[in-house]
Amino acid sequence: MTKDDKPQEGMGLHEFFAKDPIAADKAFFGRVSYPDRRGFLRGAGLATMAAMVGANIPFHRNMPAGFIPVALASEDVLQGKDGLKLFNDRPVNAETPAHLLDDPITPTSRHFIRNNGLLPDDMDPAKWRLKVDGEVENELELSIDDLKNQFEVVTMALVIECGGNGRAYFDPPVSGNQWTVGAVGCSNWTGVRLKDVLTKAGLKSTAVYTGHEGADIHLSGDPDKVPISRGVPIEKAMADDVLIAFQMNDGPIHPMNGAPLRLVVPGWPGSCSQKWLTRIWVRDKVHDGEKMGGTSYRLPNRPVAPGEKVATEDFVIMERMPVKSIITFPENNAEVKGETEVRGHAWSGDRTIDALDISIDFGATWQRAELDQPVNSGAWQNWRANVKFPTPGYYEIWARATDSEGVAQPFAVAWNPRGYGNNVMHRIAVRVS
Ligand SMILES: Nc1nc2c(c(=O)[nH]1)N[C@H]1C(S)=C(S)[C@@H](COP(=O)(O)O)O[C@H]1N2
Ligand SMILES: [Mo]
Repeated sequence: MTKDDKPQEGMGLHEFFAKDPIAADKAFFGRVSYPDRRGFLRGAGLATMAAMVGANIPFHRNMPAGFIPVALASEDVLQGKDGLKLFNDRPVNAETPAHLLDDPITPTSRHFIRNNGLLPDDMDPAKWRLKVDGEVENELELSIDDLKNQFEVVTMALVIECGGNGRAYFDPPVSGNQWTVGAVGCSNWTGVRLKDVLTKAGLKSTAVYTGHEGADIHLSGDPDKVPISRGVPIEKAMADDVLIAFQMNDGPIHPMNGAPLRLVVPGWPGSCSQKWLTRIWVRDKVHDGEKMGGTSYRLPNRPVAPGEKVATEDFVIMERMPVKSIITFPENNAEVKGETEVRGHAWSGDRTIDALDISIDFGATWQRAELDQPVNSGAWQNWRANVKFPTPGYYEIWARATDSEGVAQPFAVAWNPRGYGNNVMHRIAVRVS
């Protein structure tokens, strides 16, 4: 290791990997060889890693390149994030506790992270290129500057919610990240409309679906495999609130949230919002990329019994996300005196929210909250209510949103094999003194 390619005093492993992942990999693991992306910790790299974890690493030879020991990951992997709950560090998955989602617009530090693979090695915006091809008259290859110069730049508050948000509440339990309520955020995204880019490319009459590709790396390190590649019907791709974004909350996109370029498809499963975006492939059929088929982001086309085995051909692609709300104040298990403001957000994919109701008596009676209009299409709606409790004691606060089609959140939701789309009412406990 030379002076430049080793972490400086006090520099976290992640900072080093984020600053220069190739140098970091080389420093720790020696030459990184594709396709197996395996290296060996040795010499100075091994000594540094051992110093960082505070002990020798007897099985260091088994550690794959780019591997971050969990001892360091739990503190360091969420750099630039504040208070997120880490489920996994390879790939990184972390949700935001409800009370940290209290801001009307989600700060970058509190936007959840859902990765299927590993971060790209190089996220340099100056070198980034987006290809648009397939069923178009003119193939495009655009730099981020081209996007800024050739199209109208817009900023919109947009909801990204993982299709599996709420999975932890299914019974019987389903495998996958056990998201509770915090795999959702509504940040300000700046970019250009996908619609404008597709219009410039000129859609052929054969265009029916998009296919999204990103630069992230499959967990195996195999460059022939992709972590995820999903798409949307052309009609959805042409909506005014679907953006190709290069800024998040007026700053750079966080590396974990898809820097330097990502799609944001509000109101649809988060998986449609490809991060580290490199290609929009316009398809003449429903896109068949990684995680479009089988049971991924698909729901049974009929009611199923909890725990039932469902044949693959009985699944359909999950499109808009259902009506939902979250209570962000007070925090669950708070102590309150007599009365309190209760507040949060509500959203429903491709729709707006008409009403938000609060109950403190297990759903017997409801009180209507004050509800803001969305700041733009694709944004969540903020709400608040002043709630008085009749006597001291234990209460639950329930929130129930009703959308513009008159559909309200249920108390219990039908089970499905992969645990998608759980929009049961959010409940929090308060103790009134
Ligand atoms: N390239 C790429 N894009 C991706 C993913 C991914 O793993 N790789 N995860 C998707 C999923 S499943 C979700 S829910 C959202 C999460 O966005 P966030 O991590 O910015 O919150 O990104 C989507 N875009
Ligand atoms: Mo997701």
